[in-house]
Amino acid sequence: MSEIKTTKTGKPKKVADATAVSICPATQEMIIRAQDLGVETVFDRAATMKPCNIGAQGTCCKNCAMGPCRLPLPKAGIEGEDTRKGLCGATANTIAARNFARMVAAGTAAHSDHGRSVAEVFLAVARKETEDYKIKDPGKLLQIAPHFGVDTTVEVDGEELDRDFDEIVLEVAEKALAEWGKPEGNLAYPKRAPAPLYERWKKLGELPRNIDREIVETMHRTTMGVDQDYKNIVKQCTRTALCDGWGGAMIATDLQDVMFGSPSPLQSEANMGIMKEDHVNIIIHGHEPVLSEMIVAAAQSQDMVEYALSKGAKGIQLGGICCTGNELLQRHGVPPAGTFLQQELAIITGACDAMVVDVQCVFQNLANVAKCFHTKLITTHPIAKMEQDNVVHIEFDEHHALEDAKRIVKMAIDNFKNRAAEVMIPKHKAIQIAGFGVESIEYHLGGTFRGSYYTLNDNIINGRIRGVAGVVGCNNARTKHNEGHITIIKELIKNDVLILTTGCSALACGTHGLLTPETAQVFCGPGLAEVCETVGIPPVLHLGSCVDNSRILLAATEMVKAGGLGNDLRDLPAAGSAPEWMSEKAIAIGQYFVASGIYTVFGYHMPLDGAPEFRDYLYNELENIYGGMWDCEPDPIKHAHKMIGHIDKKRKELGIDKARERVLMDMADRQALEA
Ligand code: BF8
Repeated sequence: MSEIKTTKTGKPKKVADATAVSICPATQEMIIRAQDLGVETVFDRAATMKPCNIGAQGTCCKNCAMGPCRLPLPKAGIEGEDTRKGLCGATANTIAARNFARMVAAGTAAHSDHGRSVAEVFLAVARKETEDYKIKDPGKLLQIAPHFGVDTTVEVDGEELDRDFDEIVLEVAEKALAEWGKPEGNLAYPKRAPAPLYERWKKLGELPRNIDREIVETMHRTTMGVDQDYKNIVKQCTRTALCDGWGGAMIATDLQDVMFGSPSPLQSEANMGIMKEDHVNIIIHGHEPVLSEMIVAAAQSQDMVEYALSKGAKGIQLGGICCTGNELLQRHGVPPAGTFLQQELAIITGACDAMVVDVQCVFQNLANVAKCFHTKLITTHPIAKMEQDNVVHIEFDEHHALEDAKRIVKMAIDNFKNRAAEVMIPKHKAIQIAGFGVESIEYHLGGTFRGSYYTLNDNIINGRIRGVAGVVGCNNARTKHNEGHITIIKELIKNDVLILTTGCSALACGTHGLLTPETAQVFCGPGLAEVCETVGIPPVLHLGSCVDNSRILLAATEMVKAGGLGNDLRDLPAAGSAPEWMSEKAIAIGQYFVASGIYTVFGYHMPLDGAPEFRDYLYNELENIYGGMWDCEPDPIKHAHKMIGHIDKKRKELGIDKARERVLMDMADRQALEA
């Protein structure tokens, strides 16, 4: 069973200090258990392996076989002209910009390929080729149809009548799928942005043509000997990233809502304590809800529940990891078992009877950990297989989706009796309210008859709410698990900033109890607390998975539409943050936030330090172009205050800074808050 090796000198290999690498007690317990059992996890590997210091600076070029050419920044910095060059003459700026652009392309590809899979299933539904998926939210379908140029009414004899619904579904499906490869025109969804923002992209020549084309062009332009102007490369980064946030990711969110239902707030729980010793535990991990929706249906079916009982279990407990966790949580209340960094640990409980994975953020080491326990590790996607022989591949096909899902659930039930190691499920779990969306925020803030973002705007204008922040993104084993997310968010809500959260940041908030209305009274400044109490919402709103960052863009667009806060996203007192980013997807998200006018701060260092001129372009000059720019601040309190500083700057520009001064906390308020 031993995975933790000794060093060449025979000394035990260094392992992680559990309390130093995570603020989550369940995580700490499972790291210690893994070490006791001799099972290595990401935390132990991070304790022994340092990142490559030149790659971390962004200036290693491996785009041709004359390299890799490595251009680290000298310790003393650059005096005078920067003469560093690769063999072809590529400068540090060009190399760092190309590497950055390739991350944007990869991140956009990941979100958009997910979107394409969803669009393909949707087309199968439209063509009535599958019985297993239905349209659960026809209203949303009618709402998005016009954005694809699909009419919802038809004129007959001068009279406007509702168009046949099936016809609309088919046309939306075909038009949506065409967004990946249409030969002419521009992507449809960027038109949903406020008009000045859309016009800016148009004027800059950055409107995307189609999703695949922009990703391909970025890969072309960053090969050896093509684009050698870092500013021109950044323009293409924007065009590509817009294919993510205002393209593939937004289409994924919309079509998932149409097929699986738009989320509305519901109560659930979070963290590994949701697993149950006497139940069959199935952990679903990855990103595409197309399969996991069917696993939920299979696990709730009478025949599967009876089968589990017949095998001595008291039932079937589902739990999510990563963004699949968020998808299942927001639509079904399935509790997440953890974030990205807890995926190995769910198996280490000894109670995980099956872990089902699809695509993205899945550790290859899961197979090594599963080997040490009875866990069946099941891959389901043709593009994401594992080489290890203990992994089962059950390929999932939307044409017989429920059948595939039942096969998987049955395999987990059959495995229940095989638990070998002592089961040790951490007791820790928290209550959470999750599943907010653009529509439900409107409803909660405005009610059925006067649903509008104006109530939110009004409270921003009168100063009770200082501004809005999107806090999103990953965990990173190079930073203390969840500490960045939680510290930054607590500091923001203490200063009356309302939070919209997605991805692993949202999972961290659930784990640490920030997704309940009661949080407002404990951690918020008086203005935000008052609004949350009046309306009955948490100060931190769970908006779903990483593709659902598109919900943040649309919520911000609704704020602009509601009036009083300028006429462009760049005018809003708003900021973005990814405290513990690690994925290329986060870079794509950051670039579309910035290009949409949002000041965006990352908490773990960006691979830019080897090219200070390019870094300064991203961190400063982009604001003159887009109104948003990148920044990086690892200290969580300073990170939060940079965001607050930007929000205050926008309040001043809007002329609403005086309102906030009037609701400033007095000493008694502050003492109460500190207490
Ligand atoms: O897409 S937040 S670690 S799980 S990449 Fe991955 Fe990052 Fe988590 Fe979801 Ni998003």
